[in-house]
Amino acid sequence: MRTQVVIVGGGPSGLLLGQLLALKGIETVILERKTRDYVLSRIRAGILETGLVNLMRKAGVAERMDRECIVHDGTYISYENELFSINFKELIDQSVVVYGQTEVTRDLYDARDQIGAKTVFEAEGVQILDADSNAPLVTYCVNGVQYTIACDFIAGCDGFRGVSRKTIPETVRQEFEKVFPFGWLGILSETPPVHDELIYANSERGFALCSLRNENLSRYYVQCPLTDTVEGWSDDAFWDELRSRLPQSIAEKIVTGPSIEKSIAPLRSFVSEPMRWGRLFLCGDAAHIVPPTGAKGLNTAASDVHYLSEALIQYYEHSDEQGIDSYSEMALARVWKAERFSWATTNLLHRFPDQSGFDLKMQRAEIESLHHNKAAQKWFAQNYVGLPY
Ligand code: RFL
Ligand code: PHB
Repeated sequence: MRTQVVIVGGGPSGLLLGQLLALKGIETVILERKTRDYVLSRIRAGILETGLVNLMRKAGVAERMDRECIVHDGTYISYENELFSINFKELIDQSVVVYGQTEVTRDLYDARDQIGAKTVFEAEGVQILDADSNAPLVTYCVNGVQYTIACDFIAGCDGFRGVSRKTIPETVRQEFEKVFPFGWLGILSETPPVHDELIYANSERGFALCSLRNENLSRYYVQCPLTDTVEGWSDDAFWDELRSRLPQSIAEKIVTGPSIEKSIAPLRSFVSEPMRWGRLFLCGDAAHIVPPTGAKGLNTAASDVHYLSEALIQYYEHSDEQGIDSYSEMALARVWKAERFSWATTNLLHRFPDQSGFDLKMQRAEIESLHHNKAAQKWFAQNYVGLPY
C-alpha cells in the first residue's frame, strides 16, 4: 500500500490534520491503536481557543460546534472565600468556547467517513522505519496480519505514550519534564453546572475546578494525591470535598448527582525537542504535555496541526520545503509559551505538599495582583484565550 501521509494516532490532532490535508487533495491513512468507541469515550478537554475554533471552520467540520458550543467571555478565580472574574471580552475583546474534545473528535470522525478517507482501527505494533530517508515505511498488524505502507511523510499524532516520539534516536531527542506531586480527580455528572462560567479555586484543602459541557452536564475536578484511586473516592466524598474547596456562596448552590465518569489524571509538563526528524513530524501530546490548569493541551495540539498542515500543503502545492524545514522551530516557539502559562497557573492555584508559609504568601500576593491589576489580568486573558498563530 502507498499513501502520501501516514498519520499515527486517531485522536483530535491526527483527525484534524487528516481533514485539513484532505481539503487540498492530500491523501492520508490514519492508524489508530484503539477502537473508535474507545477514543470517543475518553473525557478530556472542554475549552477551545479561537484558533482551534477557526481551524475547525477551515476544516469544514464546525457546523455542530457553531450551533451547540457555549461562548465564555471570561473565567472566575477563587481564593478561599473570595471570588473574582477575569473578563476576556472587556480586557482584550476575545473569548473561548465550551465544546468537549469528545464532540470535536466525533465531528472529525463523521467528516472523515464522509470523504471516505482510510482509518485503520486496532492497528497494533505500529513501527516507523527509515524516517530519515526519502522512502519511509510504516508497518502495523491487524488481527495478526502484518501490513506495510510506503509514504512521503509520517505525522506522529499518537499522544504521550505513542511510538512516534520514541522513533527519534536518543542522540537527537532532548526531553524536558516536570512532574507535579498531585493529580486531578475529575467527575462528569448529569446535573446543572453550578455557575455559567468556569471557577478555578485555590483553597486551603487544595485546588478545585468547576467546569461544564452543557446546561445539564457538569465537569468538576479536585486536586488529589497521586496515591489516591478512583475506587477510593465515592461520589458523596467527591461532592463533600468539592464543596469544602469553594467559596460558601458557590458551595451551597452545587447540585449533586451520580457521576457518569470518574478518573484521575496525573499532572505533568513535558516537551520533546525537536518535533521533526527527517520525514517524521510530531504533533500534539506526542511531543508535549501540559498540566490541564490552563486548558492548553488540545489547543496547543491544534496549533501544531496548523503549522504542519500549512507546511505539507506548501510542499505538495509548490514543491517548497521551507515550511517543513521550519515546522519544529515554529511549533516549539508557541509550545513553550503554553507550557509557561500552564506551569504558572498550576503553581498559582494548587497547594503543594512542601509549601512553606512564605510560598503561601507569594501565592496569595500573585492572586491579589491578578484580582486587582489590569496588566496582570490582561496577560492572563491573552494566554487563556490563546496566543495567535
Ligand atoms: P491523544 O488525544 O492522546 O490521541 C492520540 C491517539 O493516538 C493513539 N495511539 C496510537 N495509535 C496507533 N499506534 C500507537 N502506538 C498509538 N499510541 C497511541 C491513541 O489511542 C489516541 O487515540 O493526543 P492528541 O490527538 O495529540 O490530542 C491531545 C489532547 O487529547 C490533550 O492535549 C488534551 O485532552 C489535554 N486536556 C485539555 N486540553 C485543552 O486544550 N483544554 C482542556 O480543557 C483540557 N482538559 C486535558 C484536559 C487532558 C486531561 N487528561 C485526562 C489528560 C483535562 C484532562 C483531565
Ligand atoms: C474541562 O472542562 O474538562 C476543563 C476545563 C478547563 C481546564 C481543564 C479542563 O483548565
